[in-house]
Amino acid sequence: MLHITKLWTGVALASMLFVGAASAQAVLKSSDTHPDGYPTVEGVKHFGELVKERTAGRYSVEVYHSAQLGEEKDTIEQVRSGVIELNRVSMAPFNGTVKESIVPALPYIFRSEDHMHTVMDGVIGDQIKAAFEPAGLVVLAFYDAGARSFYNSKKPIKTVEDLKGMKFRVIQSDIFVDMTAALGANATPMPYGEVYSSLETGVIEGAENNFPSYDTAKHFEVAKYYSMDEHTILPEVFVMNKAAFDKLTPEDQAIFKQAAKDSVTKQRELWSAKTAESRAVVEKAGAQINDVEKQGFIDAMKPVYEKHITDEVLKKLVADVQAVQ
Ligand code: GTR
Repeated sequence: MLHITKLWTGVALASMLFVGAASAQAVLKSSDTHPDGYPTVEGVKHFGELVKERTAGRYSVEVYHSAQLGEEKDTIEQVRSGVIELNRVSMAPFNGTVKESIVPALPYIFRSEDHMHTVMDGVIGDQIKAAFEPAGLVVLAFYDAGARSFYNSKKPIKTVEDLKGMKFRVIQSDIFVDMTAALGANATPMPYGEVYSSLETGVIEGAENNFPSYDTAKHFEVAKYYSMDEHTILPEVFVMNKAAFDKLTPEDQAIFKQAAKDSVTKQRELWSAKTAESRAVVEKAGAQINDVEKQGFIDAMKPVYEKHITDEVLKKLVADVQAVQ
């Protein structure tokens, strides 16, 4: 009898422990505007797999892709307030909130993708990451998003002159609004999800983005002239709610940071493959891609720098980025 009681006590104890362990499992929510399979979505999924493996299942990540949780501006509020723990967004929508995020969003600040990687992987990247903390966010990683260029439904853009008076949707940032104005065109900042129908109905004549976005959002169907002005090499940002990050043990924080770092390698590989694939897809579908006289675009950007790079912190940051070889 005693033996049986002992056995039952043991079973009860074991199941209590099991319930305890199960309830300690946390599924972290992450948002992304892109569809499943897009390199940023896959980057965060990879991060989630590594975290799950390295915390023995205590933490895992559920990616809500395809803007299921809303457009970027809204999901930034959600991750800042802790409604969701994670978010993968572009750098530009942070420009109004995190001053230092302006620098990597400046037109032609980076000479190449390699230059961008060296800057963002180094001490300047660390300085920009730290600047997100007062906004309640910990930057886990910067991901690739290639170069953004203008595309439109009317004609190939070859010189700055060709843009005069045209109407473009730009990503939601004053830098992009002022950049477009400096080129003599009109900018309408609007959420990503509204771009296709606005192009279709003619509310706008064009937009600006990289090849994978131009392809997967199907903008090439309604704006077939893609002109390679490559005005920004704008990184993506993968952030975590700071309070949620601070609640992790130091060991788990290290696991999250390392997993994020490892996911960057994966995302970059996926990114270059997807860029080539998307370019081929849009060309096959009839998109016309042309080169532009880039120097004219670069020269036109002076007023954007003059307007936005006014304080000493940003002036130094710009000079530091430019000095990186
Ligand atoms: C894409 C970026 C998205 C989103 C989009 C946009 O390149 O990956 O996060 O910011 O651009 O233009 O809104």
